Amino acid sequence: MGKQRVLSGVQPTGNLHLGNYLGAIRNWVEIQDQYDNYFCVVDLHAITVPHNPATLAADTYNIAALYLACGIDLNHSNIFVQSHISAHSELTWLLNCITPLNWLQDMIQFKEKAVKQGENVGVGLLDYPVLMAADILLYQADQVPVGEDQKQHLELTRDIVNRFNHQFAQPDQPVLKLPAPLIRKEGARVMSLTDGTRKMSKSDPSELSRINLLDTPEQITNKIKRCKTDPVRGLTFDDPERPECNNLLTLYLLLSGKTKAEVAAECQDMGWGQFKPLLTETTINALKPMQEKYQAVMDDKGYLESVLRDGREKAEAIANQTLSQVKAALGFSVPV
Ligand code: AQP
Repeated sequence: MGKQRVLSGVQPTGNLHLGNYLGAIRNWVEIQDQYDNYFCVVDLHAITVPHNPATLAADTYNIAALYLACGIDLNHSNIFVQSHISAHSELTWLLNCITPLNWLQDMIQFKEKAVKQGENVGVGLLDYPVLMAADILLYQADQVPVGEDQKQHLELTRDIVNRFNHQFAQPDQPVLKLPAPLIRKEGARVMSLTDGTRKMSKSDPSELSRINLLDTPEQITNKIKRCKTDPVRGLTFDDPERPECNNLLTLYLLLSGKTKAEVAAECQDMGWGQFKPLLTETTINALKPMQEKYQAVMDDKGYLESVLRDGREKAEAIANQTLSQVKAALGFSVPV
């Protein structure tokens, strides 16, 4: 039996931050040799909120370069751009027609983001989870490694699969594969540096709330110096009264590569004045090799283009095959 398939992606909106890295990309890298992997830059998702056409293409390349810089290995994985494969849009339309409207209206991300856009909220934002379902289902993915915030969208994808197969496939011959979310416990929800109860997010207006993967050592130092803490001495994990403490210790745990027990023992008697420089140094050192690799990739645009071209060719063959199967199940005629 061949390897199971993995599909995941990140939007080219703003800078990638530690949440995107620790919640998603780091996990892709760690598991990639066990799976047949497809990682896309989901640029069609990026236009579900107001975007800048002047920077979309460059942002897309930047994210693809960051995938390579973070350790995506082309021996195990393919990298491609979502909008380069038209099957994503086409399958979205087909799935739209079988997805009940109220399923989409119940999505937490839609409710949260729609509020921010007031009367200008677009249909694309409501439809975001169906596009995400199409991304996953085109590749018949077995596993989808994501952060905790995407869990509800994965559940919706599974509901769409069950509905489609029930209505349009034979019970013993499903057309679409049921994917499973792959959510790691630690790092699944990295919190804001300015409020430990809210997730670290690209759209937070405060730059101080997140550490971006391409931040300079000075920026990292400044952000950690000014991050929110509490007046308690001695640092501990998992205290619901101390969300910032838990978040910062978890960042240290993940970026240092130490075990939870080691970090708990090391930090139990520390004050913030001692811990913050430690976290700063650890973060700078963890991001440095990735930043250097990113620069090397960006200096060789031809190489990056060839990676995306190869990725598209492999991905498109699978995507078109699934699309044909879905259209056949729905009863469309075949062009002659
Ligand atoms: N804070 C987070 N902790 C853990 N994982 C996270 N992810 C995002 N934020 C965190 C995971 O990153 C992957 C990429 O998600 P995306 O492209 O949808 O990113 P995004 O939603 O644009 O990133 P933000 O920062 O979450 O954006 P806004 O501000 O728009 O809400 C996903 O696997 C996601 O789970």
